[in-house]
Amino acid sequence: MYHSKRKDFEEGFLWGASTSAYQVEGAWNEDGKGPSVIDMGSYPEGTSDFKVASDHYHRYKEDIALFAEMGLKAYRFSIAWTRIYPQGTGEINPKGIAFYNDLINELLSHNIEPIVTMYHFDLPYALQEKGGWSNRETIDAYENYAKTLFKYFGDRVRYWLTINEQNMMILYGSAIGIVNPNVENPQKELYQQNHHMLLAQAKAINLCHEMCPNARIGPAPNICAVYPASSKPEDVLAAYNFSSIRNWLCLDAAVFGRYNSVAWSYMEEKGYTPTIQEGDMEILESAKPDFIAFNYYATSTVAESKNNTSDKNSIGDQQIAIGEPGIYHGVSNPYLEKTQFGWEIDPVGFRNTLRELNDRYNLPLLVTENGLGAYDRLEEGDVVNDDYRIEFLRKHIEQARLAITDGVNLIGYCPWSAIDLVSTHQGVSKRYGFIYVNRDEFDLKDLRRIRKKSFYWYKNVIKSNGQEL
Ligand code: BGP
Repeated sequence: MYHSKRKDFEEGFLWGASTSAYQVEGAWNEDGKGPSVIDMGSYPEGTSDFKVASDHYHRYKEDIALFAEMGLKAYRFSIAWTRIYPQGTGEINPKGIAFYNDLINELLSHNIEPIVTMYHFDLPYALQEKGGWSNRETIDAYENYAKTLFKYFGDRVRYWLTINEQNMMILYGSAIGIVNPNVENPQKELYQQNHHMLLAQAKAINLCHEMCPNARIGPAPNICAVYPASSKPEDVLAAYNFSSIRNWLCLDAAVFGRYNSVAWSYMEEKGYTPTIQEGDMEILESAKPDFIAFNYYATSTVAESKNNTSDKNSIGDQQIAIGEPGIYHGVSNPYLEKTQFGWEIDPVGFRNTLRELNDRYNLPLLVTENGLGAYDRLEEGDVVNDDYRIEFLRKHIEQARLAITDGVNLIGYCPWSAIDLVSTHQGVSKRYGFIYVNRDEFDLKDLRRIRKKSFYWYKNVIKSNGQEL
């Protein structure tokens, strides 16, 4: 739709940026931190581990000073469960509490709103050894952990995110390391885990409302519009299939407390339906999120799955849909360019996604990730000319503004990432930050911080409240 006049970003719009604990902090075994599934995982050859990452644990003051200089109104980061409870449950680690207390206070002293992800892929390894999310006891462990976070930080944190990209953990479980390769039917196992995470999330939402009446809490999945490859009705049906499984399975449960019917029939067909205990659905129904946070990188385009054998089940990359026999077949979209890492670039798809979420759930929306992974080059004189990142973000912010004009209630935009960090499975060389961190895959160099061109650009975007792009 063409708009002759665009609405402005509202006053108080949460211009922010994001990171996650295991990708930025380092200090993987310091000050009492226990190991997580990420620490115990393996990494693709040629890519760094997460032991030092960007060394934010030791440099958070310097980093927050830079965020403040950039003018960030909000900073979305995650708390490492294993710093608070090294074994997932049991004794609290006071040094973990102290670290996040300091971090939150430092942000507040710069007037930066903390937006806290409670769990971002890094499940305590001690819980994983007891079955991880397949074990219902992990629900209790998460609830207890949530209670601790609300107790210690709830007086200052107003925005909470329950679980990062639960839907991607289920679709690509092997990439995140939560699926036990020895189980007979890993896919079924994952949908059982999904059910348990939904319960854990619902309990955390209720607890937050009880303990922190002034705070707001929501889920944080990865959501994207799914396009049919053509106007052929079977392609459209395939797009519905994939969207129901990828997007609406987790969000219908989080918002409405019910299973999406298409996703449920898919699980029935495949033999993946979870065991639901008495009272579970009541718990899901009782929890009402205050907003939906979501990560957006690219749209997906799918065609009809022509037969039941040739479409491989996709693994390994959260943004490239490959397909599933009898359900959908991922194709590349001829209208879109790709990043250096093969992810399609679709700013208009961002507007489509925002509209679809708004129509479906009628809740405030908060973008918690969006950005461009690229091989940046540090030039003479400590300069990084990342014009391609500026272009990517500019186009997405333009579309966000159009979506607001369409009537979407968008409350904030936190691109990935505030500072360079280690990619989930593609190392340090896939950079996203506004701030360059001087290290490479295996040589830590001096880890010094360097403002990229996009740093200055984003600073001005924030200063002009999105008027100057
Ligand atoms: C999301 C994750 C982030 C981050 C981002 C970029 O799925 O929530 O943790 O990693 O994707 O992905 P990647 O690092 O694979 O490029």
